[in-house]
Amino acid sequence: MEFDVDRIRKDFPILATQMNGRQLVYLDSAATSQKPRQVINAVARHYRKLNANIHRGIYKLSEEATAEYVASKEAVARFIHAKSYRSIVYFRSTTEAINAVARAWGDANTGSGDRVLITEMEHHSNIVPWQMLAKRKGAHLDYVGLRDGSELDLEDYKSKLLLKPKIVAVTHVSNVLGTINDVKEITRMAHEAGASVLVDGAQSVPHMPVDVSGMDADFVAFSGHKMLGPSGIGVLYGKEDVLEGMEPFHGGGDMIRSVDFQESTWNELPWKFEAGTQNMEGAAGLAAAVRYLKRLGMESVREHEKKITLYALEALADEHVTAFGLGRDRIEERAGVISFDVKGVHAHDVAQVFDSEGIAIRSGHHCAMPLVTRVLGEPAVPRMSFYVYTKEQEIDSAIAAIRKAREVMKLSS
Ligand code: C6P
Repeated sequence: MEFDVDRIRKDFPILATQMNGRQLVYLDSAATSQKPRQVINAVARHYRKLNANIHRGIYKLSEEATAEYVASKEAVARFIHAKSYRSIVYFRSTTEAINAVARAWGDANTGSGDRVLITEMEHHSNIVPWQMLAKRKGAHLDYVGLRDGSELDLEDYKSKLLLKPKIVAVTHVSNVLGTINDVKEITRMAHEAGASVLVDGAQSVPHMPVDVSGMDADFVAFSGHKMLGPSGIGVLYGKEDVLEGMEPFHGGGDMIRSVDFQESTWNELPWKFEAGTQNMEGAAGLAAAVRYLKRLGMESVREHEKKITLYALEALADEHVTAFGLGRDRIEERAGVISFDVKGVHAHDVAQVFDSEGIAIRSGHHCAMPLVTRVLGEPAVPRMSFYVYTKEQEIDSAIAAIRKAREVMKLSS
């Protein structure tokens, strides 16, 4: 099936709107994706037809709401090739999912003097929870360095594994560089060294086929809002035996089997990790998002983004604009995220000119301050990011905006 971007765009109402009097050009999908009407309708349908608390009512509507919620988990499990929905825990976001692992798994499995290994290309969500764990437990936090500010240094990784970390936490795709890490190999090496593995899939699961069973990581975290779904729902995939062996992260209603005045026992998977009333409409929307992406085919989504990314990298090179990350010859290892530097123009000025042209991009440290400020040596960088609805003409508009930014700066200096 041909990847028909114009037809896809018709499903996204917001893309027909304007920003600053211009047709919106949305190049900030790494921050959050736009939503197709199929997802918007699924959320509305939940409220119109299926709104009741799950697992609680002995009445038909509650049973139907529960069935919809479980079906959502089954759809997510199939989407990422998990063996069962028992491995799929819903949290608010990638951030909350990683915090849950750092707390519930980390507290039980790390002690004073133990090591936790992460990398210099992590998002704050995959740094701060481990720093907090290290503080609580008196553990050491080690970082795998980068080669040429673009990719993980696997020799450094090997040497850090000799320190016998308890867990390796690594991003699948960098939200700044777009580098795709070989998480299957990283996981294999970690397991060989006796470490557990958490993969941050926030920027991979929405954009490429991801097979968590083949990858073999113990945990994979990702967010609904970056994959066409609603915000406020995120996924923690965990191997069943690993989740079985963990204590819950939150305590409250529904996550228990029984409660007495002093003691409680836990519900079965995955409910043991879901305390209190859940984001039921979010689950309905996420299922619709997964259906939408499956219909497009994740191979095709990846191919489309590769094409757009290559087009953008070539256009930037023609303009003598520096793009961070791996070069065009390494496109197989690059996702649809480009941070760049327009020499002589501050990142925020670039973003402001883009904004005046109706083009939404992000500028800053992208919640990856150690990478941007320490590794790239920049206070801030502008970033374009792409998705299923991104067109080549939108890249052309971005290039025109870069020319305008240079012009404006020349005039004001
Ligand atoms: N990155 C960006 O503009 P949440 O906010 O929990 O849904 O996702 C956090 C997160 C974790 N890991 C990676 C690799 C990410 O890119 C993000 C979110 C957005 O780059 C917002 S800061």
